[in-house]
Amino acid sequence: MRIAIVVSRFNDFVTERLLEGALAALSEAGFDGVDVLRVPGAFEIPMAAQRVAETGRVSAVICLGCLIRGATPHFEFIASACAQGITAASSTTGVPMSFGVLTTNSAEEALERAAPGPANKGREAAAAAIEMAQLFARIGDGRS
Ligand code: INI
Repeated sequence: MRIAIVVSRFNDFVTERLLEGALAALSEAGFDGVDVLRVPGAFEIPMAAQRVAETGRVSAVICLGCLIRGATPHFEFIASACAQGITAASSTTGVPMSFGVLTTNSAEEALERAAPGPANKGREAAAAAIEMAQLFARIGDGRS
């Protein structure tokens, strides 16, 4: 069972910590087949998630990013496109995708959610992806 992680470089002082949390959770769960795919920003996450899901090589995709609210409505547009895009990509491909994309009011809020430990949102997204991949394998749709 292979799992892909799509992680954005924008705000990488946060997203690299989310990635560390996700990789730790996957390693603890015994996953060694992990593809890490980096994209420019949260807006590009759904495109890469759909493309890797379409290859048929992965049982789940973990999506990691960080949006920090600014002075303009930019944040809302990207956050909405990212969440809806991931939902659509998962629905279109039938591959489960977890949402580890932070949407915070400040860098401090983001860093709190990316700190090492059980509350790391990358770790939480990895746990959700593993659970969904195993559930779909049990349902037996021939994708695992
Ligand atoms: N991308 C992010 O991942 N987080 C942000 O906070 C952010 N802000 O604030 O602009 C951001 N913008 C880039 C965007 O995701 C795209 O990469 C860009 O618009 C090019 O398509």
